[in-house]
Amino acid sequence: MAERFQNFIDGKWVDAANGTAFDNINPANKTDVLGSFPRSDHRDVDRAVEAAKAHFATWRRIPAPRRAEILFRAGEIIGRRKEELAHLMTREMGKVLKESLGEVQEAMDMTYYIAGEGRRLWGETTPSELPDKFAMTVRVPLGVVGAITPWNFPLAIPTWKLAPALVAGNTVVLKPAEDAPLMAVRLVEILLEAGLPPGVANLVHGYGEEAGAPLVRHPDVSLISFTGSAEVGREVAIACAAEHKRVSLEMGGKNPILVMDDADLDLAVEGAIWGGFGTSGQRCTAASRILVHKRVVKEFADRLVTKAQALRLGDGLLPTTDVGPVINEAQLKRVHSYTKLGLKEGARLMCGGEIIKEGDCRKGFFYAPSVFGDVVPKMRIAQEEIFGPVVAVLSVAGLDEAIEAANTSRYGLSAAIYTRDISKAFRTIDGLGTGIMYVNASTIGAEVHLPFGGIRQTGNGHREGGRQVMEVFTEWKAVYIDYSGKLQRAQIDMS
Ligand code: UN1
Repeated sequence: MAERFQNFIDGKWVDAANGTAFDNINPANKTDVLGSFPRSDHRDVDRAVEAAKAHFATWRRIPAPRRAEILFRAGEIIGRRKEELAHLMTREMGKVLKESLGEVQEAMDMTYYIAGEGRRLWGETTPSELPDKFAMTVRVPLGVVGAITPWNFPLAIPTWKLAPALVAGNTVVLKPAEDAPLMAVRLVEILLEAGLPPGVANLVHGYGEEAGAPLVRHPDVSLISFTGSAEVGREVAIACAAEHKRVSLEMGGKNPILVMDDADLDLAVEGAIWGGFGTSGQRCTAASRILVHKRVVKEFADRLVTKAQALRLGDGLLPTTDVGPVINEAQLKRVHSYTKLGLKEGARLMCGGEIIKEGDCRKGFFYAPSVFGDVVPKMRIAQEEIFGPVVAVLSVAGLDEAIEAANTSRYGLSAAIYTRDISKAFRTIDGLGTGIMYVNASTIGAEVHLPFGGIRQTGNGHREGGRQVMEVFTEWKAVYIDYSGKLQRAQIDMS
């Protein structure tokens, strides 16, 4: 019998109002069930929002440095439990153990970094246009924050959202992805152990349409912070517009690596392997298009294929594994449909392109690391986010063509260039339409204290991480204090 997990609403662990549940399965081994989780609906969401709303009044009055102390303690607990959390994460969503350890580290880093905001949360003072009048700005919390998070970073992304929301004085309802709900349970438990008062963070499990949508629509939720696909993000934004609700969206990517003919090719190949096949290609920052100078494209593609073929597929808990499974059956089929599409479009499959069912891989959802050559920018495999271990190699005549091809994308999250020429590097930094840019490093691995996000259909102008994230989770209040003792009219009494 699988362990039964619950929602966390108003300080209590409870089942879904409708009593139903869904299973959480290890994608590397379908027989390994991590637990059953409540399949919540609007009734559970309503209760969670009501609790979050009720506790906002007291939570916002706790001084921010005190709120931050809870986060510092949570960071310590995350650090202490790093190994155990990482093991569970690998079982829950498949990424190889060293990446899970990295993600726990990222969650801890973000928690500490944002805890520091408790003693900053800076406003400004500025001169007034009138004498004996003081002007300043302060940040205030928004109220109830709805956080909707994906399965690919099931601990780090919830901390990206909860830490800044909480330090700013908001209360939260978290709806984690149904493919990785256990990490969210652990995070809430850690926050409670660290001293978070009951009702401040609420957790509602379930599916997007059943539990996510009511949260998005709820009139008492002031902000939705969403990470997921561009398609769902659009629905979220439309629903938020109906309520004049603030919405922060982090969506897809089709992240390019530009490889120039003067690049260190070994380094570039390593970067493409890490960016393309790390987390089985299931990062929004994954490198999925490699735009290579025609003079070195053959050499590059051959080396890339040799390395991709050498990657060992398997259970991420085994030290011998380089690449883990994809998240579920539907995703496995989706990835495979892109292979078929690529072939139909005339691209050349250089390796991979198949579902692997041999040996231990038969128990899970494994896809062979795949490389397509002879790809051109207009092909759908060069345009659409596959979210799997599939890399497309395109040949370009030079830097200008590479920049133009890279920018031919509906997304604009991350990009990289490999070159030894400083001018080419700077021209690319300037010319590429992305929110994140790497030089001589791959497209993945953003650090928590820099802003994370992208342009075009990747986002809607907000950033996570960095000090910039505080803009999402706070409102500005402009404050005027007139100590002249008389009526002074702005714009009129120009003495
Ligand atoms: C994501 O894939 O949604 O930059 C987040 C990176 C990680 C975060 C990725 N730090 O690859």
